[in-house]
Amino acid sequence: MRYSHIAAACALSGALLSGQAGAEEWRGWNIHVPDYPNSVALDAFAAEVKEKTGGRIEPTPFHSGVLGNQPDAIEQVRLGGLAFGNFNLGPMGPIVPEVDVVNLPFIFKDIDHMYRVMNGPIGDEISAAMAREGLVALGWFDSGSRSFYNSKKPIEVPADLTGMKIRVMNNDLFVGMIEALGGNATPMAFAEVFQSLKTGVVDGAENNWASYQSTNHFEVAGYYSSSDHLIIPECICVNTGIWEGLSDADKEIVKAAARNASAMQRELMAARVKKAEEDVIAAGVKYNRIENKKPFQEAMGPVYEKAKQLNPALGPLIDKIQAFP
Ligand code: GTR
Repeated sequence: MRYSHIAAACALSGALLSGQAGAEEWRGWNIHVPDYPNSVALDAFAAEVKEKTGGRIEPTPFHSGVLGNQPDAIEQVRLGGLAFGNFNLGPMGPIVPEVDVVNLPFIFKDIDHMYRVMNGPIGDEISAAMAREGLVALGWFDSGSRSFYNSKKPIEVPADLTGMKIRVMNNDLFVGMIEALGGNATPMAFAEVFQSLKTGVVDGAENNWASYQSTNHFEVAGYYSSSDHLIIPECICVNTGIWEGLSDADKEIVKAAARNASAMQRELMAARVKKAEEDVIAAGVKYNRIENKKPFQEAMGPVYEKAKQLNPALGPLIDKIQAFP
């Protein structure tokens, strides 16, 4: 048998085995370990799309960041090398400038406020900007609120960060945020943070309780100080070309699956954040609640000014979010 015949026979038996001829495979990126709320919700999204399309579309989320780091994966979904991903909007700012409005420290009052904004007209505006850059947001995930943690001491006032090396996600806005507080920012991929904390390449980082635990950062950076400075939504995002190629009926199916997955993720995440907080404190983490956030908020003036200067579209968006009930 010639090679092409063998290949054709293999493809045919593969199709027969899966019961599907020509199923459309969607490879999806995910940074989190399999039992993380986002991963569980992505699996549910994939299962629902597969079931409701009778296997015509078969999404497969690849967990644990095995498909690479987040900024690269965002590019891959834009270009169609990957079909979808669960992205934090933090590292998306350099690609979609409007997105940076949600990356401004203390822009949201709390997680509920973030959801109200994202599920309303301002969220639609941000979604439209993302879609123009190749990323269709099908639903929003909760990423808790991000606070500082480090291996040295509790952070109570901004001056405690003076001279500290703090890892941030890839976005100049976050570099500016740390500098405005007196620290030194190091943008770095998520997967590198544990080792960098362990070896002292950085003194600290910032994230929600769930990621602080799932990455084991709490083992090497044992002071967690709740500044709650960032509440950043995440998306299930699909490549714009793939989305536009779907029939209206398939769009409905995919959208409904994303909506269900988002509701599931939000519920699982709220529970996971609570449990992670309890678990890491029981494991010996020294936690302090920053009661007075004012000095941190006031230090963000230049960060807002610079963001508006770089991207004038942010000014009206900031005003609208701050006025949004
Ligand atoms: C997590 C988030 C990830 C990633 C990570 C990070 O909370 O869910 O998408 O952005 O933080 O700090 O890189």
